Amino acid sequence: MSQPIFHYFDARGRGEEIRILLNYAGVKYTEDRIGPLTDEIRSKLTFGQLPWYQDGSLSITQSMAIESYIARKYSLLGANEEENAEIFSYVLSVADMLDSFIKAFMGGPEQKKNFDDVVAPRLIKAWESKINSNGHLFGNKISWADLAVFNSVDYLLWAKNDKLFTQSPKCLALHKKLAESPQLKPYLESRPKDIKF
Ligand SMILES: N[C@@H](CCC(=O)N[C@@H](CS)C(=O)NCC(=O)O)C(=O)O
Repeated sequence: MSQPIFHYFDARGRGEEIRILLNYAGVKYTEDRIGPLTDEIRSKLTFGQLPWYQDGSLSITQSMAIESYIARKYSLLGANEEENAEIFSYVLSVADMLDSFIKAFMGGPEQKKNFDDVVAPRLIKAWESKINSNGHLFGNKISWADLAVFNSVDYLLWAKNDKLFTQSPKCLALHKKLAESPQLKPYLESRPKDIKF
């Protein structure tokens, strides 16, 4: 059977969290880093946008739907449905962080100030207080929520926002632990270094 294919721009954006889940889960997949979104490609996308994931008979877009599918399929969820609901809320908080970051990046000083002084500190504080004595957000295993938070911390550090984490040692420790994990280290070392977004 052929392996899954993940299609996204040659960027981190809304695609990198999916790559992180796939790599952490040890999924052998084909990486399709797309240049311009041509009409031909767009016509294959349910809502005309990337990311896009194909796995056997499944062809799906919408980043959260793709992640939810991968998290279920490769056991990155919690101990019960209540925990799964909470895990999803943390994953969505990471999506809020990216949305606010993009607004700040594209917008003026007001959006940047809102990101730096309001949104980012609020979300990072919530993540920091949720990380338990095992170093995870939920129980004693890495879940979708840990990987989403990892990717957000990784993205913000990469975008030179280190100062946001001066009072968040647990977020930094989670990032370090996963960055050095045998599941993610090879991918992180081999992914393209010169992408802009
Ligand atoms: N809600 C969608 C948003 C998808 C989206 O905004 N995709 C962007 C890239 S991150 C895109 O395809 N932009 C190109 C275009 O719209 O032409 C998701 O989470 O997947």
